[in-house]
Amino acid sequence: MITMKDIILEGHPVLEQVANEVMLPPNKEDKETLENMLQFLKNSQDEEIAEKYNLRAGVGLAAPQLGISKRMFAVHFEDLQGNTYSDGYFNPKIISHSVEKTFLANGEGCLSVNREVPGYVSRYARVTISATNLAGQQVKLRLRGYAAVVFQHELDHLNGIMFYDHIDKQDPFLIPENAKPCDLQGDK
Ligand code: K2U
Ligand code: NI
Repeated sequence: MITMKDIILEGHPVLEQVANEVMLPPNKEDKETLENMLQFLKNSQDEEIAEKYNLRAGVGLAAPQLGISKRMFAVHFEDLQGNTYSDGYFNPKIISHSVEKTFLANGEGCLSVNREVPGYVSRYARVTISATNLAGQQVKLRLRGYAAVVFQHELDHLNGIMFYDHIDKQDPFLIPENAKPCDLQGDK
């Protein structure tokens, strides 16, 4: 079972590396790791289990956050339209994206960052992502709003990028160019 002690923190070199492609079809070890990552997210959102094992709630987890430099992450959340995203993805890739940007009005956090880092994190408002899911299917996901933000946050981890790398150093609350807050757009 993955717990917080397994999650490495900012400054660890693996979080700053570009992770390696996963050989497909995934071997038993990679599949089990990704399944355990998805289970961690479910546990972290279950009040009793989270309390018992002192888990921080998470909606996404990327393998580099476990010190595993492989291109895979899991997500578990519901978006503002009530769509549920709960799966693991191997070798995810943004194949197209909007010009428009978005950002979470309350900023972002990270399970690998045990501090508040205030500020707007600029993201693409809409992204199309191709990946292989836990069932081994080649999938193409068209995402917008909160879902687009979560997937981009996790994809960044596969490229050694932390959410605060996107925050304007001079003015953290500068509205990113051509961007609208996600919480408003979530209903589109
Ligand atoms: O990758 C991670 O560290 C997991 C992040 C993902 C994330 C953070 C901010 C915005 C989008 C995705 C954790 O889920 S941060 C904790 C959290 C928990 C519930 C809702 C939002 C953020
Ligand atoms: Ni993170």
